[in-house]
Amino acid sequence: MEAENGKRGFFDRLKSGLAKTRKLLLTDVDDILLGSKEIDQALFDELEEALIVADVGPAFTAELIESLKEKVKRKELASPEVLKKVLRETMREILLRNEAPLPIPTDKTYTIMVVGVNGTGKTTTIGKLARNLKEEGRAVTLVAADTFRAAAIEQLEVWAKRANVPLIRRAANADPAAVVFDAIRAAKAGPPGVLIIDTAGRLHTKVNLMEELKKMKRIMGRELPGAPEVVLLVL
Ligand SMILES: Nc1nc2c(ncn2[C@@H]2O[C@H](COP(=O)(O)OP(=O)(O)OP(=O)(O)O)[C@@H](O)[C@H]2O)c(=O)[nH]1
Ligand SMILES: [Mg+2]
Repeated sequence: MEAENGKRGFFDRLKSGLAKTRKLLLTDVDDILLGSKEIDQALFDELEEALIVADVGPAFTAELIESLKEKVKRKELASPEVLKKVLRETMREILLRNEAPLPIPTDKTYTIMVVGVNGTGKTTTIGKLARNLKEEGRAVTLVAADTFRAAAIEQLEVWAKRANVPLIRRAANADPAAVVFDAIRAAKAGPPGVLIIDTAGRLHTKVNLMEELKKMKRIMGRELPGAPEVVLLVL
């Protein structure tokens, strides 16, 4: 939303940042690995530099390099070609190890608003999240605040059925803020639960759509102080 005050937009920076990471990871790491005959300190130095330049992050990079060196020591890695596969696996291992659950309190209603540009997997993520939370015994309600895209409500309804959770909806093209209002009102009337709000995909450059998001957020906060607790940006 920083685009509004004339700065380079958050989405723009994020998108170009991720594109850069992907491109650098794909090309530079490949070049380094394919260009090396053996695994030595020079190769690790080059790899470390490439990972940092690709914005992988210094702490994560250090952990990766350390872990790879361990594996070389244990002779699990014989040639630079297998290093790529192991690099990928090690990244995954470290990410899984650091995975932390969302601390969702049980004593109050918790709202998660899911936003992002078109087609990034918002609704799918909501479906999975709903199922996981439901399996953990949480009272989940899905909120169909994408009233804009054709069949978006029906798509969320399918996920709600799969997860066996209720869905709050209005007619297609209804004001999404009104759907959110209904959801908060229903949540306040019942026991604490988790509200997950699906929103229509939008580009940050569409001022009216960004205003619509702000309105939804404003209404949530007004009706339920602190809401939304989380705004999940799906990329
Ligand atoms: N490979 C892959 N495909 C995915 C993933 N998540 C969603 N998709 C697919 O991407 C497409 C769009 O997913 P949606 O969940 O509808 O995305 P959305 O952000 O809600 O889209 P809009 O509501 O139109 O903005 C669908 O075909 C999904 O099946 C994922 O994690 N991996
Ligand atoms: Mg969607």
